[in-house]
Amino acid sequence: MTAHFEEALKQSSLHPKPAGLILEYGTSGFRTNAKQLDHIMFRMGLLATLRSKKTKATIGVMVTASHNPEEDNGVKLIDPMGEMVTPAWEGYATQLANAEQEDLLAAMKDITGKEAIDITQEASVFVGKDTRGSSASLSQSVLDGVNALGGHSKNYGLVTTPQLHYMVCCQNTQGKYGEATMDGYYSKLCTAFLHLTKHASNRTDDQKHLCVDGANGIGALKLQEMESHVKKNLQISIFNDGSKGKLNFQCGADFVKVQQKPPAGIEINPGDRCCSFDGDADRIVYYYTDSQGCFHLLDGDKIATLICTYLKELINQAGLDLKIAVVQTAYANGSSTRYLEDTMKVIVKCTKTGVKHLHHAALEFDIGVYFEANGHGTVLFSKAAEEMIQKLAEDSSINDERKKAAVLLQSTITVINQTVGDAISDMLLIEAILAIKGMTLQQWDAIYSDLPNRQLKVKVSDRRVIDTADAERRAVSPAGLQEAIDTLVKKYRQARSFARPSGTEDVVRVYAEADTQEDADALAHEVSLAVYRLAGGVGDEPKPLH
Ligand code: G16
Repeated sequence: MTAHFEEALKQSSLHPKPAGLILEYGTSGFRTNAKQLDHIMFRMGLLATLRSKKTKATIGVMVTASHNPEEDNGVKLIDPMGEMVTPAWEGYATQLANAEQEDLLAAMKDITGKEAIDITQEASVFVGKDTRGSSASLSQSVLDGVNALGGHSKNYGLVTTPQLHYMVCCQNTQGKYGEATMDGYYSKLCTAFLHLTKHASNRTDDQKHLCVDGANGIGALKLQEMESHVKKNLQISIFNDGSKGKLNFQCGADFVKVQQKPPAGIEINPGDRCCSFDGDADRIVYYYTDSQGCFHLLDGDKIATLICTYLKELINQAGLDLKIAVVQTAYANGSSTRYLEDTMKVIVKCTKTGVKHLHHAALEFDIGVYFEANGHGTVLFSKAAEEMIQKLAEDSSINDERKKAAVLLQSTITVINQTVGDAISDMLLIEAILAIKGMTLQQWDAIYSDLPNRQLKVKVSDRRVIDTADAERRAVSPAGLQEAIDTLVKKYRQARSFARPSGTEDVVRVYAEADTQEDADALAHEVSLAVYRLAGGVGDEPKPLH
């Protein structure tokens, strides 16, 4: 066994770990300043190779820090079906990442032993990267790690995160999910989109036009590649395409969601349909301004509601008995949860932040729609549900209405990237739904009204002092924090608030909602102060927003 590790050890010294540096696999992989990541990338190449040997399948490694600033970078590991790597292996990732050079062999042997890995097994790893300046050399370090352990690698170069998830799934399903090429991806999604929108023939040119903020990232490049495939039914104007602006700087889905305002670099006229991707194109939010110039955001909760409404109608028309559920996190607007449960009568589940948790929960249902409020999400169809829909679509004895619904459901399944949230796929799905239902953004927005809300960040010396329970809705530590939040929340109407350590940035996130924006802002500020005082805040005390 040791012979296989010798080369890895030798190569590892070319990717030295800064002594004493400790990093953890966070919400979505490792993420920090790019300068600290070379050894992490090499070692994730090693780990992905071990995971591939263990699963006897292709594993994905995506070099990206998604919504983080340009100087950061990170890495996400992708399991065989295109899902996020299983939690047990997140632990191994942290173990391998933090081993000093002299302990690396022991760490590799430990993982290999615990997982009973046959080290002589062939391995295959797909690698992709986003557009950050640091991504080229960091993705090379991943490839070095794979090669050092004798794994085969395929370098996809510049891809969105969800595109790499898709490739991994296609590869491991022997093409049943699609072809593991960029052409295969565009062709599958766009053909389904054109089929869906064929059923909406009376759209005006205005209704076919969409402004997309590409966050100056990979999503903009990939949209340019895809544009010609959908041109007939969707004309896209791309802003923040990376030709001059800085990645995620005052633009992108995270900026628009958190700041609740349009991105820089885009001119919006009242009524224009707009959306923003994030830095690796796995999130999307929509927005518009009304005739008074007032900004309206349609976030992940609104997207989940739209998709759920559409699917429920089709299932009813098709006469199918399928159970739909929506999975959200603590950030979901209270109005959305109430609307889904009380008006739509669908099951709503709440999980911890991180798509891996939502994805897992959504697998329990015939149809699981999962979205984080920040616009990260997709829809999962169980195998049985897919088979039922397919059978119905092929049944020549049913009436036209049922047939049409079944056929639309089939194309809906095809346009969705079920491996993970995908801004491109979500955008095509939303555009198709709006077209089929003949709906404007204003009409979509009017389905329910969001409770005013505010998100803030607090700097503390060690964010791990905050521990949470109940899907992050309650703070278990530090002592007194939850009691303080409870007292503050009681001061306001329809109020709710929580604080949780971010898994992607070195901050504590605070969320508050209340019946007016002033109150939501005041509550968010007061809870931020409580976090600052009880959880070891650093720098200046948080200031009131007004
Ligand atoms: C990642 C995760 C998301 C999560 C977000 C923020 O998104 O994939 O599930 O909501 O981080 O996480 P946190 O609040 O822990 O920092 P992305 O798009 O940045 O990869």
